[in-house]
Amino acid sequence: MSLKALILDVDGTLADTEEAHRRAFNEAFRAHGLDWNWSKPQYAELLLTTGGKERIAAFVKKLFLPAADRAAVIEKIPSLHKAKTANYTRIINSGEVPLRDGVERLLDEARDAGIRLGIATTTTFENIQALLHTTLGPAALDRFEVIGAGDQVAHKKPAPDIYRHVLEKLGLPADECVAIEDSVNGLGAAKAAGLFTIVTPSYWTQGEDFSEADLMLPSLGSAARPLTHRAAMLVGNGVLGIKEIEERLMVAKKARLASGG
Ligand code: XBP
Ligand code: MG
Repeated sequence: MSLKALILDVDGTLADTEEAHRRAFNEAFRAHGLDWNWSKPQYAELLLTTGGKERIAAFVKKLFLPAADRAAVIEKIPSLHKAKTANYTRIINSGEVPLRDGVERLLDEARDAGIRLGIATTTTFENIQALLHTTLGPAALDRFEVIGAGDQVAHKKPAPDIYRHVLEKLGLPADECVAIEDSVNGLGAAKAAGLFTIVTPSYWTQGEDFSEADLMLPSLGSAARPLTHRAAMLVGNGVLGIKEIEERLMVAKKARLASGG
């Protein structure tokens, strides 16, 4: 088998979490006496900046503020983000955000097939822990050999740093691994790290440019909600499993060798 590991993104890929993030940000702003309230259209724009702290900084940069006020607000960002993370983990721990279709099935299939698992995300370890514990139970994190998260790297997605970090920790070459992502930033990061990349766009990233993706599907598919039409034809099945990923990786590898790549 040429497939040795799957490296999965978190927000938007494992679960559609960004509405919970948006609510958590707005709660933190209110609690800090700030009259900021990120609407859904505004948040969709802001999402193009990865990393919660970086996202707040990008928002502040566009505000018309006297220099002294700007400096004071920028100084507040770490504590704002800490409060936001507490809000987010509370929302996630409530159980209101489920895993996306087919995620648990694919993780189980990978485990049963001896395919190693990694995470490569911009969010914090705290947020990953909350999502995985709530959806898959207290042993969920043990499924993942490597968890690459947030500030572990200097440059967040679309920089390849987090994927390179996870590949290095796995001790695997990029061409024996497959990335699963939901956004153009995540796709850019995974492709820049040399990975075959499958994209399952989320509610927030539909319409982004996924022309670089090696495979794009509406979801991973599940027995309850199987893939249909073009997606089912592309995969040759109602669900994307390890077998189908392995086949696609082999075809890509052969095509690369044939082109002298
Ligand atoms: C998506 C992100 C994160 C979240 C917010 O991460 O860009 O910043 O939007 O989480 P992923 P933080 O790479 O998993 O798609 O506030 O913890 O950054
Ligand atoms: Mg994502």
